[in-house]
Amino acid sequence: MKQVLTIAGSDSTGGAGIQADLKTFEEFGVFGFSSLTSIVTMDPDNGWSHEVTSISEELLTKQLISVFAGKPMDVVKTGMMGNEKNIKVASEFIDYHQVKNVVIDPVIACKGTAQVLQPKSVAGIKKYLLPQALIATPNLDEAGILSELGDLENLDDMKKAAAIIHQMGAKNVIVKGGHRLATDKAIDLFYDGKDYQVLEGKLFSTDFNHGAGCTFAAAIAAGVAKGYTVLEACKTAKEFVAAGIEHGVSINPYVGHIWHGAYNQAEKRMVPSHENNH
Ligand code: PXL
Repeated sequence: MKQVLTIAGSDSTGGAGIQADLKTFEEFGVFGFSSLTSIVTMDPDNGWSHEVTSISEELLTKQLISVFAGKPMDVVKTGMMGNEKNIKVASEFIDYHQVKNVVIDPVIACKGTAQVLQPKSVAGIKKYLLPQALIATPNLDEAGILSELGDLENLDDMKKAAAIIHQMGAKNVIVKGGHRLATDKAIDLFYDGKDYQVLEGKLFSTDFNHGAGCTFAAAIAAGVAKGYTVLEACKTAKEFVAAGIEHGVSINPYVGHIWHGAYNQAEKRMVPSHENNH
């Protein structure tokens, strides 16, 4: 069985972060490992505002030692990193264990917070993680920040940003237009250093899409582990996330999550043996 590691934050509400990643890995039939960098909590009494509590580099190191004690990882995926030290630790493990298939989701800000991670973390992602990336998966805001182009408004801007992020060392880049882009389609731009590919999908008018970004990158990681080309993995990931958004779930009055099991209709999967025995 293929083994995939996510190094990311915890979203206890189960939509994004490590929880999204492990759920997605399971749907793809790959074995998921995890190392936590941070824990995100949300405050219902304060407009569902997010707070990020970082995990120490010592504790991240201990987790990564546990993960890498056995067979090599087929793919490593990174998400929210918590702080610059954790970025460095993750990068060192990836380097030391010579992991070639690395999916970098450069999480800079959560939805629901305008707060951008400390500038040092943005610098750390550029310095340590992008050069290791088989693919980087920024959304429109993150691509604007990483490329230093600022607000990206159209496909041309996305192309420019993708080229700059490729220059920073990511072998492939997919810039997610999502609903931040003023179009009626869900448009992502893929760039492999030579050609641009526009991936188009249906844009759903729903607010139940928390976790879409993490799940997209996790699905790419799982697809790569299963031997898909990077572009095939992106296309499949896009369909996987679209199904999740279409069948999103309302979690509480504040947020709705994508349903990671939607693509495979996982809610129908488990038939208890006592029901089969009638
Ligand atoms: O969607 C960005 C994100 C990533 N990782 C974790 C999160 C969030 C947003 O809430 O909680 C752990």
